[in-house]
Formats: sequence, C-alpha cells, structure tokens
Amino acid sequence: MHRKNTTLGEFIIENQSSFQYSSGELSKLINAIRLAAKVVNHEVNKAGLVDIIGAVGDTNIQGEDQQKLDVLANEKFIQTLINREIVCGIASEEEDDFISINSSDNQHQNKYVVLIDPLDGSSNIDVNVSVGTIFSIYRRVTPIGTPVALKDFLQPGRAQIAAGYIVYGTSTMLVYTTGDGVNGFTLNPALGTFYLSHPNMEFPETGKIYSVNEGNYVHFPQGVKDYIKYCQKEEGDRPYTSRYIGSLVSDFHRNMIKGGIYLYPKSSIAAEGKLRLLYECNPMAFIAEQAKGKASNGFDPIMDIIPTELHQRVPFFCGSKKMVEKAEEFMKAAK
Ligand code: AHM
Ligand code: MG
Repeated sequence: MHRKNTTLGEFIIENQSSFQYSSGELSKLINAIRLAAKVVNHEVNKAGLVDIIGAVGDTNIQGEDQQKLDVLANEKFIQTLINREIVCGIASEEEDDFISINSSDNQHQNKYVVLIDPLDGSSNIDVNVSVGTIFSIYRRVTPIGTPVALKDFLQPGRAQIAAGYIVYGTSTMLVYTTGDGVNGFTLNPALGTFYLSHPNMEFPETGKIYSVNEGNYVHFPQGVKDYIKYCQKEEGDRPYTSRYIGSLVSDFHRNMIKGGIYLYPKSSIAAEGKLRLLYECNPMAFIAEQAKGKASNGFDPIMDIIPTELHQRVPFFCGSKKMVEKAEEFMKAAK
C-alpha cells in the first residue's frame, strides 16, 4: 500500500526498483512528463486571460503572439522531452508524422518512444471546462543506435510500458500506471508539487453513469442504441444517470472514481468513431485494465488491436467491467 502524501518525485524513486526493466530511464521520462504537465497546467490556468493579456499587447518571451493552447501544449511536451534527451521518438496527435530524436552526444541511445495527445477535449478549451493530456510509453522495437521507425509507434496497446493522463480540472491531477496498478497525484499549486492523493485507483465493478454523445443517437449502430435504451429503462438499479463532459480524460476520470461507462462508437457519420487508437484509446485502455476496468471496440479488447497507421481511429467502450461487458452483449446481439 502506498503512503498518501508521498510526492510524485519520491514515489517515482521508491517504485523504480519494482519496474522490471529498471535502469532509471523510465523514471527520468516520467519526471520529464511531470515537469511538462506543470508548465502546461500553468498555461491552461491562465487560458481565460489570453484575450485580456493579448489586448494589452502581451507577447511571450520569444516575441510571438499568444498561441492556441493545444498548439502550445504540444510544443511544451515535445520540447521538454527533447531537452531532457530521454526518448528516441515522439508521436503526437498534433503532428502529421512521428519525430525522431537524436543529439550529437546521444546517437539514438534512448530506448523509449512516447505517444501523446497534448491537450484533449479541444472543444472545451475556450469555455473553462476541464481538458486533459494523455500519454503512452513503449520500448522501441528497432535496435538502439538507429533512428526510430514507424513500427516503433505501431505497437499493440499490450506492449505499453506506462500510460497516464493529466486532468486540468477543479484541481490538476496526474494519474498513471507502469503496469502495477494505477495511482493518482494531485498538484498543490502553491508549491508546484504533485502529492499521492489517490493510491491504487480502481473502477467499481459496476456503476450507474453512462457517458456518450446522445446527439449522435440516430447515427449509432443498433447495438449501441439498444444499450442506451437499456441504460434508460426503469428496472433494478436503472435508469442510469447520463454524464458527458466531452473531454475523454474527465469523463474517464469521473467514471473510474464513481463507476460508469464511456462510449464513442462508430456511426453512420464516423465510420471508425472519433477517438485515436494510439494517443487516446490505448493509454486509457491500459489504465482501465490496470484499474480493474475494461476497454473494447465493442467486440474485442482495445489493447489487442494491431495498429496500421499513426492516426487510426477506433470505436471505444471503456469503464466499469460489468457495464462494458453488458454493452458488448448488446453489440453482439445486434451484429
Ligand atoms: P479532440 O482530440 O479533438 O479533443 O477530440 C477528442 C474528444 C474527447 O476528449 C471527447 O470525449 C470527444 O472528443 C468528444 O467528441 P464529441 O464532441 O463528438 O462528442
Ligand atoms: Mg484528442
């Protein structure tokens, strides 16, 4: 059992030896993400002031005009990881292609690649609603000493070494797993320190919340329509309650704490749904399974999918185990 109030820095050091490939590199990488998270948190917190600052002609230290927050978050995460020379490659939802990282005194020697959605929930950025960052870490499959290749990024979710998210909410939290359960850390903004606040997070086995964009109901497959009707039926512990923020990280985080299911199915207007397998679904699936929840595309586990392209989309059903299993039953029955 982890001690509450441990700082994230202490926690990373204490748990380094429990990690099977421990060489300190993963710890350094998570530390770099921790730092970038604080920088992005600072930017997110002053998002509402951008117009005011802009109006008085404020520019950043490079003399550039204020940037859109998602672009800024992308730059901060990539720059932090590059500066610390801790990964050999990065793929980001914001970039068309992956980035290969090398420096003169570090000839492709690092072994990890990071995949990141720097600021997810973009429609919520301008309206003061929670957004998040999602990250996923793999060991490269190409030999150390060579440049990274596409296949280093197109690994199935099962191969993840670590995954996590940062939720910029009423408080800022960093939640992550290295395959040994899920732990959540809350930022004390006065000190700039993350403290272990949610040790060993677990989805309740079942719950009463369903999260889906019901505005798309008419476009959904029959199985999803049937499941939504099931959620709304007055029977047993139902009807369930509907909660949809439109920020995957926030919807997931709430459902993990309270018990619930998140659905972004395919539809007649989005053939494979909306969410990205590599930047959104795989990391959330790894966290979900580590937290005794479940994640599937409606039929099969998300983490068993063999990716074919960087920006691939997949339908996503994720949350409390029994609820995801029930949704899968409806999908199968309507197939
Ligand atoms: P984004 O990567 O462009 O921000 O899109 C991902 C977001 C998720 O956080 C959220 O759950 C979903 O899109 C909401 O989509 P919609 O507005 O179609 O319901
Ligand atoms: Mg996204």
